Amino acid sequence: MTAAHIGLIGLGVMGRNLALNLVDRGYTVAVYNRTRETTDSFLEDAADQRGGLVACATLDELVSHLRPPRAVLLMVQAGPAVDEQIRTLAPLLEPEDVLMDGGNANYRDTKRRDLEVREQGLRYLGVGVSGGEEGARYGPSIMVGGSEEGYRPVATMLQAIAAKAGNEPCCAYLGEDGAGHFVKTLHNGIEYADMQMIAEAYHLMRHGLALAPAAIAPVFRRWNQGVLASYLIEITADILATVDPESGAALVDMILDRAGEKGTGRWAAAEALDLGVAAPTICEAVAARALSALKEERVAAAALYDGTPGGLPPAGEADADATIAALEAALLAGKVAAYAQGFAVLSAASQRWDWELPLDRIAQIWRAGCIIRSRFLDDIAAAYGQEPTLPNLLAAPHFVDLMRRNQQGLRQAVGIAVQAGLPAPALSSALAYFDSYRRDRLWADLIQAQRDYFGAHTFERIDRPGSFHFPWTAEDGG
Ligand code: NBP
Repeated sequence: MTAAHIGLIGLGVMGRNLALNLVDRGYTVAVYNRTRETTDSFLEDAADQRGGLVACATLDELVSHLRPPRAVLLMVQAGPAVDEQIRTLAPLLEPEDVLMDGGNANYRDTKRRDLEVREQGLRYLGVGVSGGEEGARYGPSIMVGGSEEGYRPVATMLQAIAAKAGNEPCCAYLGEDGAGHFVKTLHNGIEYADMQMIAEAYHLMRHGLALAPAAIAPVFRRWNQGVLASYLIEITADILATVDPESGAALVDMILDRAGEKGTGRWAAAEALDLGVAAPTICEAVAARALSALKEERVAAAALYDGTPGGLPPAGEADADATIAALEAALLAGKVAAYAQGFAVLSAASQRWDWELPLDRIAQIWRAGCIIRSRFLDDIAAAYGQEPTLPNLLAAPHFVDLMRRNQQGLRQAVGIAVQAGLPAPALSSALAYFDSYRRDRLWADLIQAQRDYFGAHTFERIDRPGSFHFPWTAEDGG
């Protein structure tokens, strides 16, 4: 019987590509899929990699090809399918075998499953995998949480298939139970914010400056040579340069302006709210997709508000260049604010769950393989490397300098958007976050007074410690 290094269950988009990636790295993979025809067609397509694959018709057969401690990776749809697979598979495994869930699980489910699986003597890993189909095939970013003993026997294999930033594998053990899936969720939340801010900058150029997509593509190409260099800026330039073969128009102009979502951005926003951590740009990016989905309502409302600004007056070339320069600075400053929020959420979750998340390592393993990969992450890794207990990225000397130099561009871009009546919710919220974070006195004095007025919630004073209630009304004795 052929011995396999790992068992992989679920040959959908991600599973099949991860299996081929493993075979490319010299591993033999026992594969199983609920629908047998999918396994057959996968083997037919696998061609060169076929020798490294062992097709299994049942889970018993899959387990029989593995040697203790067995390693099994689930790549099935997130949710009940994972519980179902665990229920069937766990009795077939032995103590110290390692069961991994590589799907986009909610970390709360992973915490629960970790406990259940551990009670059966097995070791559980919640593995966040980022990079989509291409990443799975040639090197994703891999965020591992769960049993540290369970990680040891599979570490070399996961590092081998991970993307490499330089020579360093973008794969790390991040903490107990749900840590890996939580970090993946926040990765996606940051991704939402990053994409939304890029889309807003594009929208201002397209509908404010009335530039054609083909004229905006070179702007993104140029930005991709500088500090904004990233996968998302790079693909945006490609998208804007693409012509629709059917109509001959820019393809982006032919695409319906209604964005979908699968839930991980929403989870990130909900976790931030649950932890009481401000992550407004992530929340705005989620809300922006929800608003975009209201296409019919928006079309009707456009008629209701006919005459409200919806663009800029025609700009001279110099003005257009100045706006584009402001937008570059705005994207950079906005990005700092959005990542500051995402890392603040990670830091708070780490404390709540005692994960001791290595924030510098997280930035490092996002440098390649995943959707938000960029040079910028080197600076975040350096900031947390130098000061692991940094209260916020906005307090790191490198980012203080960066924000000092770019905040004016963010103000200009948001100001232009407001005047033009063009929505820029993520950029606006990034600016509001920055301004709130850097103000030594906020409006919360009045909020405290209001709470005390209507609910006797008391307030603190600036001149002495303690809690105070003021009799604001006659009924209250005032
Ligand atoms: P696909 O939709 O391509 O494949 C889903 C797989 O789950 C198929 O193998 C399917 O088997 C299996 N499955 C389902 Br559905 N219900 C099952 C059940 N009750 N029992 C056993 N198997 C079941 O998904 P995918 O895109 O490969 O995603 C897999 C996981 O990876 C998901 O959690 C996803 O969120 C995550 N992820 C996806 C991406 C991406 O870019 N696609 C990126 C990162 C993470 P069948 O053939 O019998 O229906």
